Amino acid sequence: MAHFAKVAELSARHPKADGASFEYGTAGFRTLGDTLESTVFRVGLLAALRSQSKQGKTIGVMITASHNPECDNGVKLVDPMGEMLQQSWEAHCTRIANAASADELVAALAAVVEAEGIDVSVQARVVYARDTRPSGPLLQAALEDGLAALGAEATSYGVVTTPQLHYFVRCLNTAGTPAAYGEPTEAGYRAKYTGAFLRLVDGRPLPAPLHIDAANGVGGPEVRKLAAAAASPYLRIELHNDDTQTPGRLNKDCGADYVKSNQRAPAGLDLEPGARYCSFDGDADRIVYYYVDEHRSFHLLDGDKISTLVATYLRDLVAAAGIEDLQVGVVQTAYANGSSTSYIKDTLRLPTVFAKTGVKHLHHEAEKMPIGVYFEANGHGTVLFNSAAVDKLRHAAPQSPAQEDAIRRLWALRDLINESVGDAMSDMLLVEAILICKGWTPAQWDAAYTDLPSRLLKVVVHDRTQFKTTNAEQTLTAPPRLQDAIDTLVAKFPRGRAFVRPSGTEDAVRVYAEAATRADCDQLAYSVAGTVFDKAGGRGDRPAEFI
Ligand code: 16G
Ligand code: MG
Repeated sequence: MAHFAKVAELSARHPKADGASFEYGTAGFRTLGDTLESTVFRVGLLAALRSQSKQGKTIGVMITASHNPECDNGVKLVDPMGEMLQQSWEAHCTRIANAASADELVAALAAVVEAEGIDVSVQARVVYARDTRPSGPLLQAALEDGLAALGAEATSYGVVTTPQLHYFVRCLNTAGTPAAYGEPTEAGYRAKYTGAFLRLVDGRPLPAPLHIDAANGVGGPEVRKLAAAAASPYLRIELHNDDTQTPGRLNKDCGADYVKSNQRAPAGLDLEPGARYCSFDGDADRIVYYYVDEHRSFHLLDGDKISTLVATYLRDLVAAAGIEDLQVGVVQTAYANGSSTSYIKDTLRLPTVFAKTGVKHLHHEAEKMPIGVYFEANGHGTVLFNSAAVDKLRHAAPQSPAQEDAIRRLWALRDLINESVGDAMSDMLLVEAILICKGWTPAQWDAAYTDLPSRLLKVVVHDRTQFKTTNAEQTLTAPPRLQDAIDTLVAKFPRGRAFVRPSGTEDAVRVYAEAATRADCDQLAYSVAGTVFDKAGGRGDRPAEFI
């Protein structure tokens, strides 16, 4: 095809290593940064085709490996409304990344054009950005070659957070429509979110400063600019782990993933009772909060705690606004602490559903709800208002000043939320606004329910693809009889729950367990992990027994 005339020539500059194989998984392509050049070049080609398949709508490409070690990198595509790439295209991505030669690559591209009925005369439009990783500039150059090979109109946003890029894509594609989302610039992003934040907190007592661990990633400089744009005593921040220059520091012993996985403070922060802390991950699409009590015990306020805080606030505002039939719902994954699920169902009395791990799955479930709050326990999430909900807000007829105020706040909340994707900075402003409005300390927020002790383990097996799950990943259907063995173990522990799923990002199987006490929980986790190891081809060391 003439359209692909330049592909072979430019592809030769970014050859694929023999035998290397790539898969577009939960978070796009992700692996060692110095093995990704051919893949990122090809993602440029894919982004151009994806844009053409959407009649020239702007597609985003983000080069990041999030919370992974600094030597890793990754790349993912962003669809026109700022959401994750439509799942049916993931197979195209994988096939194109794995084409062994230039000829195979061109044939694979032609096959996508054919399968999707793409009109290649459409002008492709792509915007892209990267995080602070050292391998980023070289990968960006490869991407630019891929975009040039198909004549895409390409715009770089430089180094920004992943959610900022999602926001820009949505703004660009909705400009001039009733769904216009905002200015597609960094300044526009900051103005939108800080403006909504200040509208919500205006007149309330001032909070203490917020301590932020920026994982030594792109969130550091960006949140500094956000606070400068707000220029308000309502957003006083103390920034920690904001070194994006020294090699090796990104995500090293810090960031949201470290804090959530280890249930402890990041390096570089000495926690003081009474203060409020949060951690971003390396590309600032996750956030967790934490604090220490007067005995200096550490308390984590994870995605479940954020989700319940936000859902409660929204539910109460909808009631205060006097709007009928505007249901707030919550989407969680199997990793949600059992206490949070009981709290949502029994105390808040809100509908809740489980989705599979990965933002795209939660996002799609939340879209089915009028107001859908979705968070993974790891701090990844946001809130979606569907069009019926927005209509209800628009047509609400307040009967009192209190109702009018509640409606005004609901609008401000909607503006404060990055609906395209979970966003550490927007989520941070959301939590801050709610805490300020309620006059709450982190301990008061935490008091809603007490987490069950939980434990996450990893088992390396010969073949993780033999693990198949159902029921939002809570039940194994293969290998045969393994689930029965797990059920027998779980039944021995009060409030016990455990599940096993293959990781979407690592060559391993994950085991999650929770139970009424720390000792029970650990015993359950290690016995399930041991059973998986024994019955399903464990490799290396058997998970150590709990001592
Ligand atoms: C990716 C997902 C994250 C999920 C994690 C699970 C996105 C943008 N990111 O990082 O949501 O929690 O994978 O990893 O969807 P795992 O499959 O290795 O447990
Ligand atoms: Mg991330």
